[in-house]
Amino acid sequence: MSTLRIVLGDQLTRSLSSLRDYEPGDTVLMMEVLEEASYVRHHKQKLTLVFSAMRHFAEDLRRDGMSVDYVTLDDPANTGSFTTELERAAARLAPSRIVVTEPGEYRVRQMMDTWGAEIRNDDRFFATPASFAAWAGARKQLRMEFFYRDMRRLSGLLMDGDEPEGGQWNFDQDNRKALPKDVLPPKRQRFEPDAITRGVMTMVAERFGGHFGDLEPFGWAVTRTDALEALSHFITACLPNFGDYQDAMRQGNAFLFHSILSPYLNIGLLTPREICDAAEAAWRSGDAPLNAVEGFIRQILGWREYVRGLYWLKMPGYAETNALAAHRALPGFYWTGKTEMNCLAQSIGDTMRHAYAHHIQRLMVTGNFALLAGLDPKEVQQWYLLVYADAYEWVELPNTHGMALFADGGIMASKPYAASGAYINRMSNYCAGCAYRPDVKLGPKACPFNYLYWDFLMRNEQALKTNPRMAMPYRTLAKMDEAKKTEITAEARAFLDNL
Ligand code: FAD
Ligand code: DLZ
Ligand code: SF4
Repeated sequence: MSTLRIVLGDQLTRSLSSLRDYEPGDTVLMMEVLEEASYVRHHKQKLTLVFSAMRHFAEDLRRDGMSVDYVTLDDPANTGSFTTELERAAARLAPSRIVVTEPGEYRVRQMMDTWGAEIRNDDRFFATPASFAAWAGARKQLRMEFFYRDMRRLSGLLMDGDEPEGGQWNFDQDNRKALPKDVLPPKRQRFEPDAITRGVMTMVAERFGGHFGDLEPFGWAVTRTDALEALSHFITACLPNFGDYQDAMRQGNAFLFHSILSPYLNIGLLTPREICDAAEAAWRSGDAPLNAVEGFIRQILGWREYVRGLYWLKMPGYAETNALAAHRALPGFYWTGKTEMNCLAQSIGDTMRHAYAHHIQRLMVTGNFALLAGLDPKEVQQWYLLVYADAYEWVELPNTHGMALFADGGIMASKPYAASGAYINRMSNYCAGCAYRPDVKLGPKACPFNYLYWDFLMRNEQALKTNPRMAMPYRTLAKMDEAKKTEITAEARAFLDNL
């Protein structure tokens, strides 16, 4: 009996469930297909990362004696989709069965269900869609914090028996510092492209030159060996400061103390378990403080698992949510970074240069603007899905519809993450280089986030006023005189109509 084992571009893990019981005579099928490369116009670095990592992974499997049937994108016989390529491979190889690991995206799951394959769980995650659904059960609210505590107990990470290490589950109150001028984040590693990567870069430049973002310089790791080196560099050089400056932003430094590991994690070059274990070990050996290590582990064990659970629980309806009835088109500057609002110009510029921006840039700059301006969730979601090297719908969609836009009506976040210019000014040095001033509320010099914030609250009063966590801003709004409200509305209108 010969088995055809499929490995998708975000399944590049040797312990993958579909590879586990490989036997001589079996074949591993890997397919570069146009449909995946173009269902959104992915950043050129994301395309290069995925194709190069796939090609390197295939080499590794072959080196270990496995038989790999690899279809390249420029193969003239390539039919362009997973389903038709699988049909072609099945005709070629006549396997007696097909084995595959469940995919990350609903869209691909629908295709996969037609393949007549044995679909195995993706056990690289701590939770399964089924265990998350069981946790969600009849709960009225699906708050991440409670899910995270269960995951701590289940995984044993940062536990002292049944109690959390340090006596607290969450050290977030220590993790909101602005970055002092004299704290210099370390220089980050770049991995020089080898011949395989350079070949992919040429293909991407030729075939996808019109896609978003800069192709060069390309410095992502495309092998497990290099991804492990990136992990080790993060643990020693960045993790000790990760907690303190997790929410900080600085012009000219996209990475600060963040791990930049999500692209590797999401395609399988690293596993969540090994990253969390490495972080915990750094705390146990006294090399990183608990607030940093707990904060970091919470992102992976808590948020990452939680958004995946939510995605599978709520799809396909989740992609259609638009609780605040937001319908404004995405402004052109999201594609060019050309705007006088310096925080947006910098965050979008980082995104174009690196296919990366850190969480607070995504949430509190580009996301906050999209929320306050009432941008259409579908357009915003497409943008986030294509601009980042780590973007896959299962993780991107809940973060966009749920966390950034409140489009899901509060399933994920207990209140909208809406903020005025004061927040961005406190957490960054962007405002010093801006045409606007964060302390000015109205008039030509006013930071647009200021009047957009109040206009957002007024526009969405019906939907948000009864939310207890919004009580304070609505009390302030109630005290505002009518003339000022009218002025705010007029300036917000003029600004938005001009976008
Ligand atoms: P670090 O700050 O070093 O965090 C460590 C790890 O924790 C990350 O690598 C990631 O795996 C995980 N993590 C942190 N926050 C989250 C979160 N909110 N949800 C899920 N995992 C998290 N993350 C993606 O992996 N892919 C996406 O497409 C994506 N889209 C996002 C869109 C929006 C609007 C927002 C607000 C957030 C999005 N995130 C996404 C979450 C988060 O911003 C990124 O995971 C993080 O910026 C990746 O950089 P890092 O590896 O340096 O993260
Ligand atoms: C992102 C991506 C791209 C650009 N191309 C491919 C591809 O050609 N072949 C492949 O197997 N996977 C690719 N991927 C990753 C898939 O889009 C990903 O596996 C699905 O979205 C399921 O999560
Ligand atoms: Fe952004 Fe406003 Fe600061 Fe300018 S003043 S950088 S628009 S927050």
